[in-house]
Amino acid sequence: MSSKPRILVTRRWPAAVEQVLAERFDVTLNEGDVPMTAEGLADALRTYDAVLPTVSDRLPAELFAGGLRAKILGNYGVGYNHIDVAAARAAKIVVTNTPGVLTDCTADIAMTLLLAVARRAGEGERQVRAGEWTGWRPTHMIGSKVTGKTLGIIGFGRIGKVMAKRCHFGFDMDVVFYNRSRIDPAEASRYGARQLDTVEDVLRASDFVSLHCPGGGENRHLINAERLALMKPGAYLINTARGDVIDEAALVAALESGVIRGAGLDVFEAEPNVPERLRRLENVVLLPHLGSATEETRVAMGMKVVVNVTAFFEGREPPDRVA
Ligand code: 8YV
Repeated sequence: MSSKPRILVTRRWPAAVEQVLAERFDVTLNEGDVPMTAEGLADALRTYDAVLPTVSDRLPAELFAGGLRAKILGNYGVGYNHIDVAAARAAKIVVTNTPGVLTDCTADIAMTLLLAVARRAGEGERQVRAGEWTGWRPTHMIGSKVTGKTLGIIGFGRIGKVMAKRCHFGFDMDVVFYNRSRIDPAEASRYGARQLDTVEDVLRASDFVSLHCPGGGENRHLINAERLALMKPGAYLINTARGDVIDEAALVAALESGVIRGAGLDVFEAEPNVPERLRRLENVVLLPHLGSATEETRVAMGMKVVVNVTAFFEGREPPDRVA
């Protein structure tokens, strides 16, 4: 019998990280990469010392009731609103995440969406692929200029800050933001940004609004019908945070009726289900949650989980403990 901690990895991870895990722990990998069921996860918490979940695993309070063997959840990702952290804490289970290593790539995807929706890149690509492009003309597929416009950021954490930096220093944009706590104006100006008092102030001022706050809790439906109505009619909404930050039904209605001009979305309320009404719209760019999907970042995320779980089982404080 192995004396190494028993660890379950819920999805396929980059091979380099799976190899390190296999060297250090008694590890069970998900070779088929099939998403786990609620019963499978409940069973895992009863039979493994550590479970390493991703955003595709739901871990609600009822899973943490009684008789558990698991002592740590090493989440593969910075966002952890798929885990009921209060219930995990009550069950004396440590939770860790992977901050820092996905900042650049997530901001890059926000930038991709912003540029793609403003310049109608998705629509244009679909037209060319369908063989429907009839040739250049002055009035063809006219979009909205990005350079020099105003960007509004909701949530000025790591990712919000580098998004501000890209837009201000790369695209000469005026950048305003809303953040729950006060940011030192000198710090904000390093990213070419300035803080406004309310979400509403940011929505009214911006040509592009990009969401970078955590999902769940009080941020659920932060962007609802009333707030969408405050945005400029020509404005665009970008979401690389979590699907539930936007009331998706209200967004579809706003896009259909021209309350706002377009949206770029990497995350959705009920992933991987994307409402058909949203998929039918031409003025949206839709990505399958690709924010951190680069080789460098996905390996770095895995290595962060390794560091956290190793620290925990060696009796040290995991560096990225959130509960
Ligand atoms: C991850 C993310 O790929 O880290 C996050 O919060 O949203 C993504 O970039 C995903 O969460 C992995 O669990």
